[in-house]
Amino acid sequence: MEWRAKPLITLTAACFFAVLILLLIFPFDGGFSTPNYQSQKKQSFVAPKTNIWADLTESEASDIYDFLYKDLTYLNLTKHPKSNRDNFIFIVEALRPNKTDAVSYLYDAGPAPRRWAKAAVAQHIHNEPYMVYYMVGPLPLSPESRTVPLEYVFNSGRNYVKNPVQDFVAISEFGLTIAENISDITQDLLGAVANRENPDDPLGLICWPRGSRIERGGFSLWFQLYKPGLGSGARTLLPQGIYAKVNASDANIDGWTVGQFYYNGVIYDTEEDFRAALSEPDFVRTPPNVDGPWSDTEDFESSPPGRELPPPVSVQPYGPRYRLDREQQYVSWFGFEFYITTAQATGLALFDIRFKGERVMYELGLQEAMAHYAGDDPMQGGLEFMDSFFGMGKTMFELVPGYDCPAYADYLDTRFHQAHKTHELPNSICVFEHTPDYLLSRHTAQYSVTASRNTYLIVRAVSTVGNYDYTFDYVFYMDGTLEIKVRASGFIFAAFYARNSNKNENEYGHRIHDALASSMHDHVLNFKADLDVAGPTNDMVRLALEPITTTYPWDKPEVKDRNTMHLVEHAVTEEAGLDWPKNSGEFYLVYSADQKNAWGERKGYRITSGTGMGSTPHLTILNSTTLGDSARWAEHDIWILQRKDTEPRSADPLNYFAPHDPLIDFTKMANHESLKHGEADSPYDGDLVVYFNLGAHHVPHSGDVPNTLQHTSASSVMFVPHNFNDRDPSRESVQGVRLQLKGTKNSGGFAGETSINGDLRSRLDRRVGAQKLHDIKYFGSTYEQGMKLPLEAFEPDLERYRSSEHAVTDLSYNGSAAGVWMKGAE
Ligand SMILES: *[C@@H]1O[C@H](CO)[C@@H](O)[C@H](O)[C@H]1NC(C)=O
Ligand SMILES: *[C@@H]1O[C@H](CO)[C@@H](O)[C@H](O)[C@H]1NC(C)=O
Ligand SMILES: *[C@@H]1O[C@H](CO)[C@@H](O)[C@H](O)[C@H]1NC(C)=O
Ligand SMILES: *[C@@H]1O[C@H](CO)[C@@H](O)[C@H](O)[C@H]1NC(C)=O
Ligand SMILES: *[C@@H]1O[C@H](CO)[C@@H](O)[C@H](O)[C@H]1NC(C)=O
Ligand SMILES: *[C@@H]1O[C@H](CO)[C@@H](O)[C@H](O)[C@H]1NC(C)=O
Ligand SMILES: [Cu+2]
Repeated sequence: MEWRAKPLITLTAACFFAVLILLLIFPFDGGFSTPNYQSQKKQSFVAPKTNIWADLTESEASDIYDFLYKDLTYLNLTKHPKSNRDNFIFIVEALRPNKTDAVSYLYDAGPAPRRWAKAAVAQHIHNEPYMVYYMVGPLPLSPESRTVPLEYVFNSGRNYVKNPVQDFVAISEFGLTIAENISDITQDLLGAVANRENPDDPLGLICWPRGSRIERGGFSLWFQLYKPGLGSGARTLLPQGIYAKVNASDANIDGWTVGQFYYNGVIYDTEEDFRAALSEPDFVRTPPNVDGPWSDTEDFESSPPGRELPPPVSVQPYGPRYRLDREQQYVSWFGFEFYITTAQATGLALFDIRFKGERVMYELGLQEAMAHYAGDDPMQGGLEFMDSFFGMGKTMFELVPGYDCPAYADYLDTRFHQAHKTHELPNSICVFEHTPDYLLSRHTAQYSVTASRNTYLIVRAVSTVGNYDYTFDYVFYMDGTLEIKVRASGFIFAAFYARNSNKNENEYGHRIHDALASSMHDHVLNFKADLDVAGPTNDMVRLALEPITTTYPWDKPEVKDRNTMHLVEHAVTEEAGLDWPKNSGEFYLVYSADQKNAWGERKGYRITSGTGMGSTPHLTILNSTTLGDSARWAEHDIWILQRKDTEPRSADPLNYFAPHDPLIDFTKMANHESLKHGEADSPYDGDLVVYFNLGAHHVPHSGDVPNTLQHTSASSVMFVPHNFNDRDPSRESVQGVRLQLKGTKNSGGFAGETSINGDLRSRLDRRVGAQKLHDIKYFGSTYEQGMKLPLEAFEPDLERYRSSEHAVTDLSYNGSAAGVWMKGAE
C-alpha cells in the first residue's frame, strides 16, 4: 500500500476563505466534472416507467388547439384575442390521470393510463364572459377523441366561472382615467400625474384596483394610486394616499361609475367634493410616499470589513450521487425515487415517491398560495391574493446558478402553453445534494468519536408572483424524512401611512418609512400529500403524550401515587381538520393498516411542523369576508380526507372569481366522511390524503425593507419515518468518520474493522504518514486527493443565463387565470 503525501497548496486568502467550510483539500488532478449548469449530461439512467404526469409537449398542445377549433366551431374561436368580446382558447395542459389508473400501471403491470388534456376557454354565454374548462382526449388525438366539459374534478358541479374582470384592458384604462381626471389633485397632493403614453414611467402614477372585492350581487372595486409605473419591482412599496371607489356592477364598463374618494382618513362622496375640500383652509394634508435609495436592493455606499471577500460556497468535485433521467424527470437518490412535473397554476409536484422500494407518497404538491391582508384603508382592508390565479408554474422563472442553487446543481427546463404559444422556462427547477454545517449524527466515547455527515437532496423552484418570490424546497434526508419548505422574499405589499392620529394604522402593522406602513397578512399555502405509507391502506392516529397519576407495584411502599406521563392513541375515524397540538403534545401519525416492521410495530410516517419561523400557520381571520368558501382549507393546519379520483385538488385558480360559489368548495371535501375501512359495511378503501399548510403570519417590520429575508419567512412541514424501518436506514448511506483515539478498544457502535484490506465499509486514513497518533476510520467515501477547481465551481458564468426577459405578472389581470389579450385591439 502506497501512501501519498497530501499536496501542499498555495491559496490566496480570498480563495482560501471561499472554500473554508467545504473542502480544505485542493487536488491537482483529475476526476472532476465541470460544474456546468447547462451541460446536457449523457443519458445513461432511465426511469423504470414513463412519467405519466408530464405536461403536454409542444406538438401535443398544437394538436389540441387544432382539435378544439374543429370541435368548438360554434364558438368562433380567435387565435389572438384582441378584445373582451373574443372567444379564445386560453390554456391547454395535461389533465393528470386518475390515481386508480396510474397505480394499476405503476404497481400491477396495468397499461399506462390514457393521456388527457384540459383546456380553459374564454367564452361568452348569454353575452357574458366566462372561463370554461373542457377535457380533451384521449391523446394522441384520434377519431375516438372528444371534447367534454371538465366537471368531475369540481364539487360545484360546474365547469365554468363568470369572469368579472375579463375586460382587463378597460379596467386598467378606467384606472388611468380616474387618475387623469384628478390630475390637478394628484399634482397638488402627490407631485405626480399619470402617464397614459408610458405606464412604466418611473415618475408617473398608476391607478390599481384591489382584485378581490367580488361579492354576491354587485361588484365594486377600490382603486389606489401607486408610484412608480408598472415596470418597477418596488411598486408595492410606493402606494399613495388617494383611493377611489368604482361601482363595477354593470357588465359593460361604459356603465361603471366612480363614487367615493378616500384621503387621509376622510371619505368624499364625489370627485368635486374632494376637489372643493382641497382648497378649504382646514384641509389636512399628509406627505406623499416618495421613492429613493431606501427601496434599492443594493447598497454600494458602505463596505464593512470582510465584504471585500466572497463568502464560502459549496462545491461538488466528484459529481452528483443522485441519478437523473431528464427525459422522464425522474430522480433516484439513496433509496428515494420520484417523478417531477409541473402545472401552470401550481408549479412543482412530485409523484410516486418511494423509499428503499416501499411506497411513501403517491403525490405531493402545492394547491394554492394565499396571502390575506388586513388594514384600515380601502385597499389593504380587503386585499387578498390567491397566487395560483397568476400561476405559480407560469412564474417559475430561470434560477440564478451559484446563487439560487449551488453552481454544481442540475437544472431542468419547464414549459407551458398559453394562447397558442409555448412558453419555455429554462433552468427553472434545480436538483442538488447539499451537505449543511451540521451532522446527521455524532457521538463522543471515551476512546473514540464518530461523526456522520448530513447530506440531503433538494428539488427547488422559485415562483415570482409580482412583488413576491416564493422558494419551494422538497428536501430528502437519508433516513427517509421528507421536508417541504417555503421561503418568501421580494417586496412586501405595503400600506400608505398617513400621518394622522385619527387613523388606526398601528393596529395593522408598523410604520416603516416616511409615508409607508407594513400591513399584516397571513400567508397560507396549501399542499396535498397523498400518503401511501407502505401501501395505500393507511390509518391516521393522534398519539398523545398525556400526564397521569398512577401506581406501580415496584414503587411501593415508598411511593403511593406517581405523577408521570404515558402515550394514548386516538384514531382519527372521520375526515377532519386538525391544528398542531399545544406543546407538541401529540404525534400525528399515518400508519400502514397492514404492514409492520420486524418488531411488530405498524410502519408509519409522522407529520409535523418543521423548521422555520414558528410552527406553520392557519388563517387568523375567522370566516373571512373576502374569501367566502373559496379557501376553507386555510382554517386548519392539516386535514385528513378520503382520497377520491373526483377530488384531485383542494383549490382551483378560478375560485378567485367566485368566492361564495367556488368551483371547488373545500368544505364539501372535508365533510366528515368515515375513515373506517376493512369492515364489512365500510365502502371506503382506506386510502387517505393529507392537506397541510405552510406559510407565515407576516407582520413586516423595518427589516422587510427593501426585501423580506428568507430566513425570517421560512416554514416547513416534515414527514418523518416512524417505525417505517427496522432501524435508522441512513446508516447504509452516510459518509462519516470514526477517530479511534487510543488502542483498539471498540468503545461502542462502530461497524468497521481495523483492517484496511478489502473492507469497503471502513478503512484507515490513507493520507497520514507512518507515525499516526490515531486510527482514522472512514465509512462511505472520502476525498482522496487535492484538486484544482475552475472558477465556475465558485462563480458560474452568468453570461449563460438564458432568459432575456421574465414575464413577471404586474398583478393586473392580463395573463392571469382571467385570460390574455394581445396588444393592438381594434
Ligand atoms: C359566430 O359567427 C357567426 C357568423 O358571424 C354568428 O352568426 C354566430 O352568432 C357567432 N357565434 C358566436 C358564439 O359568437
Ligand atoms: C377519472 O375518473 C373520473 C370518475 O371516475 C372520470 O369521470 C374521469 O374521466 C377520469 N379522468 C381521466 C383523466 O381519466
Ligand atoms: C373622467 O371625466 C370625464 C369628464 O368629466 C367623465 O365623463 C368620466 O366619467 C370620468 N371618468 C372617470 C373614470 O373618472
Ligand atoms: C351600481 O351601478 C348599478 C348599475 O350598473 C346600479 O344599479 C346600482 O344601484 C349601483 N350601486 C350603487 C351602490 O350605486
Ligand atoms: C360566515 O359568514 C357568512 C356571511 O356573513 C355567514 O352566512 C356564515 O354563517 C358564517 N359562517 C360561520 C361558520 O361563521
Ligand atoms: C398581455 O400579455 C401578453 C404577454 O403575455 C402580451 O403579449 C399582450 O400584449 C398583453 N396584452 C395587453 C393588452 O397588454
Ligand atoms: Cu408576507
